[in-house]
Amino acid sequence: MTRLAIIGAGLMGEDHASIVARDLPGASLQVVCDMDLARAKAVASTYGAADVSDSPESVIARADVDAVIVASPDFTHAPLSKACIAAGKPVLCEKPLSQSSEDCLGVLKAEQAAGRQFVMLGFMRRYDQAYIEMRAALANGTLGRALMMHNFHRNVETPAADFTGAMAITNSAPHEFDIVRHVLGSEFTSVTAMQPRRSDDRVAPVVMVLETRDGQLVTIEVNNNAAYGYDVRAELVGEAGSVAMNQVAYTRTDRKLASSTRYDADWRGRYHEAYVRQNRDFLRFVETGTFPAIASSSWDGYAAAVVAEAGAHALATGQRQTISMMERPAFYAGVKGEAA
Ligand code: ISE
Repeated sequence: MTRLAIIGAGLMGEDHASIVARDLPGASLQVVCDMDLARAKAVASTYGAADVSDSPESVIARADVDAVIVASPDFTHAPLSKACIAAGKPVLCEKPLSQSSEDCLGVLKAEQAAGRQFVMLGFMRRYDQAYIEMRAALANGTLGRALMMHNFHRNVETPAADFTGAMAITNSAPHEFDIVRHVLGSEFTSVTAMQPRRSDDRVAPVVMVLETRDGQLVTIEVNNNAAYGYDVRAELVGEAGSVAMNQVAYTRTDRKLASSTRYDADWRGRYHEAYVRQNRDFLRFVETGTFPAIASSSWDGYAAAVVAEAGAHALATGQRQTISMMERPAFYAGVKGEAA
């Protein structure tokens, strides 16, 4: 049995605890850690964890913890990932690895010095069936050469009162930055970002246009105040055809001359299956030491941070920004295969 610790008992920490307890045969929930012990105890009690703690460092060091899931606030992700590397513990780190590309480089340096990968990053959309089929359609020639990818990422409302347009780029859009890189197999070279004007003081959508090294164009709309539902869409356009994501809903209701399907309230419902697949791949990584074929690594965390920094600068300046990133170290070349 692989004994897991979860650091962070908030929204995502509780969701991971639920997955470990209900959907992860072969894993046990050993410790739930949070600075707020009461919150840690509530999650531990609900999902049957053996212990609780308010000290991330001591949890990582525990002999009865084989691997760690980091779901604490963003600014703790890089330091805690480095602590796991130092302790020789594999870690599934929620996105982002860091909003600072410099901090991400610190994790890459520590991991390369340790001589093996320890960090799997929580860009779970790589495990979503729609994106898996899109990537397969490109790989098997159905679409011809990729030309464009259009992306919409809509939340019901901003997750925090202090959320800004820049955070739409640094907090929400990294999902698109990562999944588009993964589907196209290319890197971004430039970004332009703009916002429409709302009639109220809510954060307006951000619309970005990005170019890739292979001459493709990518559009990303992030609207954190869409109001109607959690709605993520994508369409991959090739020279011979396109693949678009259907709205994901298990049922349709027909009533009183109308037909309707429901939206999820947030990402946890829409991507539950992807989180389960991702976490099962993490468990296999812990058990075998083989990094999963489609998972995001520290390198992917660095790449997302570089694009996010350029995007936030593009929004602030109103100018198209060139995206410069270091070449991928051979250490992270890996063998990219199919889904789990
Ligand atoms: C949130 O942090 C997530 O990671 C969700 O997957 C994303 O849809 C949401 O926009 C982010 O705020």
